[in-house]
Order: sequence, then structure tokens, then C-alpha cells
Amino acid sequence: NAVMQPPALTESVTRFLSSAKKILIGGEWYAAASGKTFPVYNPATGTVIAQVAEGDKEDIERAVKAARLAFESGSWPSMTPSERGKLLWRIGDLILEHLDELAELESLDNGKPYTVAKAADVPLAADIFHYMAGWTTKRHGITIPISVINTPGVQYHAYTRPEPVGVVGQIIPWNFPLLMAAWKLAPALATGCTVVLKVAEETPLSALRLGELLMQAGLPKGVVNIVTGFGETAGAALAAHPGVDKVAFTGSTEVGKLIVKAAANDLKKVSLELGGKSPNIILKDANLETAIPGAANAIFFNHGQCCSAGSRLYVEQGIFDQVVEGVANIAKAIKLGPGLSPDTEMGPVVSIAQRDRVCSYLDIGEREGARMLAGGKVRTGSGYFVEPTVLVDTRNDMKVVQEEIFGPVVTAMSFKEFNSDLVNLANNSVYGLAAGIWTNDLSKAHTLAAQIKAGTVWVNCYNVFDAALPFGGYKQSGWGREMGEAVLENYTQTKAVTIRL
Ligand code: TXE
Repeated sequence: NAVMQPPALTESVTRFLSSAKKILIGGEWYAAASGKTFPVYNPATGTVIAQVAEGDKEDIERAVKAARLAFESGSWPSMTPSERGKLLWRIGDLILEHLDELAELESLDNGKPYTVAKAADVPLAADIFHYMAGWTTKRHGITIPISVINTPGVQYHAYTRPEPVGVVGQIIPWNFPLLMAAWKLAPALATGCTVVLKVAEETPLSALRLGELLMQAGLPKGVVNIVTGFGETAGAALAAHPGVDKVAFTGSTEVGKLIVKAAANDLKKVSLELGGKSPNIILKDANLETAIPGAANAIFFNHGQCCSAGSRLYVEQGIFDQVVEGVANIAKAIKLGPGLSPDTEMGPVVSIAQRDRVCSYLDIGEREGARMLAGGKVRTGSGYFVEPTVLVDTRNDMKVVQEEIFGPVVTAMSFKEFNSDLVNLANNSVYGLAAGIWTNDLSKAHTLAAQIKAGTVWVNCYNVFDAALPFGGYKQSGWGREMGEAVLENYTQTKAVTIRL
């Protein structure tokens, strides 16, 4: 089961990696103010692939200044909605023109299979820019007939204006580095905001390449500034900066709470897309030919490093053994390897820290009495590989069932029948990001879809995303929505204008 050597990097990626990776401020690339850099690793081998500028408070300070300047003056605020739309469309096109290169860079940096990055991450990143390009010309206020009771006989003309919220600080994670950058940037630009983006320290490369493409597309200087650096320094400085009007964060629930505290000082607006522990429910009447691979995909896609991962599998009594055996067989057959190898189906997890985190949960699960039907091992040697794992004999009060593992680990339990106990079981979580339901009974599907406390419910499918569909969390999975028309709310504020006639 030796790890195959991946093919050599293509020329464009080699060229990109050969120059020092810097911070984008006001349309120019700078070393960190401190002069410090940090290494970025290839998770498939553990070797260093790039040195990246280690931005901190001072770089955030400069980036926020540049974003403020671009928001208040220059060509950005005077650009027409139509021009802004064309620019966003051009960015989407440029991403697609660099599909192979971006997919390769993403695979190298994050560890995910190249084939997946090429089929999902990069096209979806382009898609959100294309989708948001349409909204620039379609956001409008309304006129409101008012009847002010204390000024009888006086006529007014009243209307609303949706206005950009201002300078936005955006902090993103490492699981879909380019896509998370795109999900954040596209709506902010569509609404006319300016941005300081703090990318994850594990995976800064594709966003830096995107920064080059933004400049190539003709985005005015300072509209998007990209700072690489660590969470506790650069990220925390951004969340607390008084010159930032709004913070948009995707990451752990733990850090989400820190963001809220930091933003509370000057009451910045905050949107959060946080962790999950999503239930995936298979009813007896489901088509198991699709439900079993569907349940495997729900957890193993992106190595389980999805906030929406279907990590709690609930199967109706009578089909439990068949389902978990099926999922375990799929897990055992998944081919692990470097993301860049063409036959790899699952790459390494993103970092040593993440590998250790996932493995500590496997130990905890074992101590709690869970049994491994598949996986459970770490591949020795270089690279941060964890086998896809199926845990049975689990109870709802176990840590492995309650806490987000963020790795290729699913816990499976059976339930007696479709009733309110099942709903309670599914909702027994501090999270509420997503849920899956597999059934051919329409009535049961709709009933469950309504009763489950989650921002997304997938029926007879899983991990289906579209730029037009809002995505976000109930409970501790977050505030606000990404994508769709709903995300525009994160980046606009409504002004009411009243004119006495
Ligand atoms: O996340 P962090 P980590 C969950 C998942 C994972 C765990 C830890 O369970 O195992 O979080 O991952 C920045 N102020 N998710 O440690 O720390 C950080 O630099 C401001 C779920 O990588 O939340 C990075 O850019 N920013 C999740 C971003 O926050 C701070 C995706 C996310 O990192 C900061 C990732 C601070 N004090 C992890 N500390 C999802 N919902 O998709 C860190 N950051």
C-alpha cells in the first residue's frame, strides 16, 4: 500500500512558488512589516513548499487603511453597478482560465485530490463570482407610503437605499481555501464593500494567486487586501480593529466566540460560519443503492474536513448492519495518496495538528467503548494520512458523537422508528449546520426537513452546493448566511430617506 509519487509540478505552479509570497495592500505586494516569514507545508510529504510573509498587527493596520481609502474615494465608489458586475464576471472567467493551475496549487497546499479541486473547488469559486455579478444591478431599495400621524396633512416621499456596510474584515479557514475566499469576496464586492482578507496560515497559496488575478482583472487598488499570518496575531488584530465595520468569519466555533468578543468593543457587525456535527438519517424505505454511497460521501468528501460533513449517521433498525457494512466497505476501498497523484481518492488531512486532533478523537472513541468497523489507523511515514473510519456501538452522549472531529470519521447508531425520538436524536447537538435524509416517503421527508434544526437539509443527496442557495447555521453553527441573495444582507445596511414634499 505504498504511497505513489505524485507527478512533478507544472511550470505555472513552479513559477508561482519560486517568488517570495507577500501581502497584498493597496494593489502592491509587500513583505511583512516585521520582515518575518513562515513556512507552508505539503501535507502529503511534510516538506516546505513556500515561505510566506507573516503579517501581524502592523500589516493589518496598513491593510485596513488601504481598504478605507478605497471605500471612501477613488474609482470603486464611483463605479456603476453594471461596471462592477462586469468586473466580477471577469474575475470568474479568469479563475476558470486558470483552472488547472489553481487546482494543482490547491491540491499541493491543502492535500485534497487534484481531481476534486478541479471538479469542485475551482469551478465553484468561479461560479460565485459569476452569480454575484448578476446581483450588482439587482439590489435596490423601495418606496414606502408613510402616514406620519403627528404631522397631519403633510406629504412625504420616503424610500430606502441599500448601502455597502463599509470596510469588511474576512477571516477564512483551510478546508476549501480558494472557495472560502471566493464565497467571502464575491458578495462583499457585489455590494460595494472593500475588504481585508486574512487567509488561513495552513493554506495561503491559492488566495494569493487569486489576489494576482484580481489585479489582472482590473479591480481598483485597495478594494481587496490580503494579509497572510496567524490567527492569534493577524486574525485577532483584524477582528478587533476599530476601522473595520464588519467581520465575516468561517472557522471553529471556539474562535467564532472570540471574534464576537473582539467585535463587541465597537459593535462591529459579525457573520459567522462555524462548526457542525450534522445528522445523516437513513430510513428503512430508502433506496440503499444511493443511500449507502451517499452516506460515505457525506462524511468522507474532503477527508471529513467539511463543516457540513454528515458525521452522525442514524440508520433505522432492520437495515443498520447492511448500511454500516456498506459504508465500512467503501471506507476500506478508498485509495489514500498524495492529492496530485491521478488515482488518489483521499489525500492527507491538512496538517500535523489536524492529524493529531483527529487521532486523539479516535483514542477517545475507543476509550468510550466505540468499535471501529473500518479504519482507525494513521499511516506511518511522511504525510498526514488518516484512514477513513466508521465507528459503531456509539451513544449520543459520547464525545465522538457530540464534538466536531473534522476528519474522515463517522459515528453510526440505529434508531427504532420514524417518530419524535428520531427528531430529538438528530437535534441533540449544540450545532445546526446541515442534515441529510434518505427516504422515498415524501411525507416523512418533508416532516423531518421541517423539524430538524439546521440551516441546510439535503434529501436523497448530500453536500450539494449552489451559489444561489443560502448556506449557514442554526444554533452554535453561526450567524447569517453565505451565498444566495441572503448573503447580501451581511454586507449591506439599509438607509431610510424621508423627504417632506
Ligand atoms: O480553526 P480556527 P483551526 C474547526 C474544526 C477544526 C477546528 C480547528 O473542528 O478541527 O476548527 O481548526 C483564524 N482571532 N473548523 O484551528 O482556529 C485562523 O488563522 C481571529 C471548522 O484551523 O478557527 C484561520 O484563518 N482569527 C471550520 C481561521 O481563524 C483567528 C473550518 C480558522 O481557524 C483566531 C476550520 C483569533 N483568535 C476549522 N484564531 C468550518 N466551519 O468550516 C484563529 N483564527
